[in-house]
Formats: sequence, structure tokens, C-alpha cells
Amino acid sequence: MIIYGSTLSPFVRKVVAFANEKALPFEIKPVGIGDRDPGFLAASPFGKMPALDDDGFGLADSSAICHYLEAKHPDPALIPADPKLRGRTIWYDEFADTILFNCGATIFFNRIVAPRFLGREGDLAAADRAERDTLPPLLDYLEALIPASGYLVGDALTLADLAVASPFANFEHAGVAIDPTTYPRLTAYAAAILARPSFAASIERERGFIAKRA
Ligand SMILES: N[C@@H](CCC(=O)N[C@@H](CS)C(=O)NCC(=O)O)C(=O)O
Repeated sequence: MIIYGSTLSPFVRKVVAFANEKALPFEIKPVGIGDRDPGFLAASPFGKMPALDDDGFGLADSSAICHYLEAKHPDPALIPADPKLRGRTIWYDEFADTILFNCGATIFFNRIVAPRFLGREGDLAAADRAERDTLPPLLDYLEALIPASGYLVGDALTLADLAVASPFANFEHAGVAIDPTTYPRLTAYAAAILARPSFAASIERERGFIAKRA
């Protein structure tokens, strides 16, 4: 099984963590934005990462890939069967992939991707505005709902946790300081999910990769 992409993308990091939690063997084929790799484009016709090639079956989109892997490898379950728990899991995945990602992308792109990978200045004012104005309501929302179990849905690890925690690695890479006094549950939650072996190796590699481009 091949996962195309870079784990600097929260979508790719989520899929890699999902496959790791299921102990699936896979290879990551690094591709960058705009990459013309034929295998990548065959699996992801619009050139967005991640993409999957599972023995010739190509699939794009992190959520589609996770649902595919869940159906093919149901143990351990990461998408609950119970209707309400499943609905919530899909909501958190969607929240992370859209609302949280959009805010994080403005910060990460302008502070890290543009200057370090594209060789041009980022719009630092836009990044600062996103951190100051857009991010706090999202953090408030999450802080209010992290359960004592440390898992968002059904007191067990699900796709919801992998999706919601993943962008927090980008926040860290981009120097976003999330105050543990204001957000005690959320900071502990994100740190615990990202410390799981399914995430930790990717994030360590990313730190090295970003540092090399300084
Ligand atoms: N909804 C998609 C989003 C994928 C996506 O937008 N990936 C970005 C990287 S974070 C990308 O490949 N962008 C390149 C482009 O838009 O051309 C998913 O969940 O996989």
C-alpha cells in the first residue's frame, strides 16, 4: 500500500496515523504540491494529497481513504458503528478538515510553507490575524467539549481524535502558542493524541525537515 504526500499536510498526517493505529504496512511516497508523479495523479486526479494506491486501487481525499481502510480493516475500529457516535465522528473529521484546517493553513502557509519551501515571503499579517481572531473561537469550542476520557467520541480513540489533533502539529511548527491556562483540557488532549506512536514519528521527521529549510 502506498500513501502519497507529505505529513506536513494535516490530511496526510491523519491518514498515516490512521493506518499506523491499524498496524497496516505501507510506504509513504513523498510528493509535493504540483507534483506530476503519474502514480500520484492516477490516484488523485486533482493533484491533492493524500492519495492512496492499494494494490492498484487508487483513492484521493483523507476522509475517503480512512473510510475505505476502516471498511477493509475493521479492527481496531476507528469509526464507530453506533449511528450517533458515527455521526459525531464524521462531524469532527469534517470540522477539522474544513474550519480548523482553513485557519491553520493561513498560519502555516504564510509562516512556514511560503518562506521555507517556496522561497518567498508569506503574508505574516494574515497569519497573525488568523491566530489572533479566527483561532480562539475554535479553541474555545474544543476546550468546552473535550471529555475526561481524553477521546472526543465514545470514550475511545476514533478518527475524530486523529483528525482534530493533526492540525495542532502544524500550529506547533508555526509557533502558535496555545495557553495551557486558558485551554488546559485542549492542550493536554492534543499533546496526548500527538504523542501516540502513530503520530510521533511523523512529527519528529517534520521538525527535522522544517529546521533544515530555515
Ligand atoms: N479534502 C482533502 C484536502 C486535500 C488537500 O487540500 N491537500 C492539500 C495539502 S494540505 C493539497 O494537496 N493542496 C494542493 C493543491 O490544492 O493543489 C483531503 O481531506 O484529503
